[in-house]
Amino acid sequence: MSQDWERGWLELSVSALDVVSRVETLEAVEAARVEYLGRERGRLTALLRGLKDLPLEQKKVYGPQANALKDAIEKSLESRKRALEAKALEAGLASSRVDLTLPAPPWPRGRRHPVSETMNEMTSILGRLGFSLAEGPQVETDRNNFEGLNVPADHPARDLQDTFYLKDLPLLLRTHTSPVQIRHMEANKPPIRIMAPGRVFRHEAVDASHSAVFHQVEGLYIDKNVSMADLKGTLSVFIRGLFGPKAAIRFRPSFFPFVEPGAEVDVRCLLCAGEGCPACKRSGWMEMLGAGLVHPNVLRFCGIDPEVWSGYAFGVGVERIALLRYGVPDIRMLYENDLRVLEKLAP
Ligand code: 2NL
Repeated sequence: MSQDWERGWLELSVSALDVVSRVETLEAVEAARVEYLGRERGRLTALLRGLKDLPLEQKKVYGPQANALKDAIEKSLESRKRALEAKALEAGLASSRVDLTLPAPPWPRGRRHPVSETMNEMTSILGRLGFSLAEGPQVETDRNNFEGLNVPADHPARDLQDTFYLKDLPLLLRTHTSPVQIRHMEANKPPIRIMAPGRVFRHEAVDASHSAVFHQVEGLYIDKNVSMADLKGTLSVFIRGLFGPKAAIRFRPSFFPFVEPGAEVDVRCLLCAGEGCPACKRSGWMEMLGAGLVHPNVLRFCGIDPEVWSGYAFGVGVERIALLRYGVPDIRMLYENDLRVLEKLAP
């Protein structure tokens, strides 16, 4: 019996520490611990358990040696474990470490939408001409959107076909920003010089030049002795501000219920400079906006005496101007928000 024990001891005492000091993984550390020190089947555990059956002389010699080997194995396992854990941590850090020598990733820069840019440009020019900003709700009453503007009850614009009415409420989506100006005239005394930019709505089929939701900038000036000459001077400066110093305008007689006289304002063709081309239908001119002297009925409705005061008003579609300025052929390209399109648009 004691010879078996001695053979086992000899084998273990020469190999155990060597094996433990060479393990390369945390799993192998645990496996070595079980092999030598496992409570049930550990090889050194078994030898220690067998000590009690040895003759006293041998017990005295081997007892301390076997216990010393146990301590040494435990220490060695612990130090291997710590070394391997440190190595794993180092590897993890190395793989996730930020490389400060890399160039910074691109930082895509946004910009204002072309319709906003155009509208801002328009209000900026009008601001320099002395117009102050007026704003109002997009949901309006028939009174402010139509009645106050001298639009008769049977006018086609009031038709369900042309205007969005709210369900079960006597309200509508404004079809122009004029109601903002009606509100302003009712609440303020002349002289008045305001601009009303904003979103408007028309119940109509969408095509290359029409959208059911679009934007408008209107201008209104009320004072004593305001004339068509004042209107034409202001609009010339406005249009040159938008399209450059060579832009020329002309007035064509036209009709809007809220003005008298009314005019349609054309700009000399921006593409052919008046020579005649497909863009201007060979006429040399492009339709740009509507304008006129505020109808006496409108002034009276707002509590302004048309015998004392007169005024002009104009309305211009923002998208129409944006299409021309950016050379975009279809209004829908402005609203699909395809960045491949929008990024290419330069004023
Ligand atoms: C167009 C026509 C126009 C007006 C808008 C206006 C406003 C008030 C009184 C009188 Cl409060 N007129 N605005 C006048 C004439 C034409 O717009 O086709 N715009 C795109």
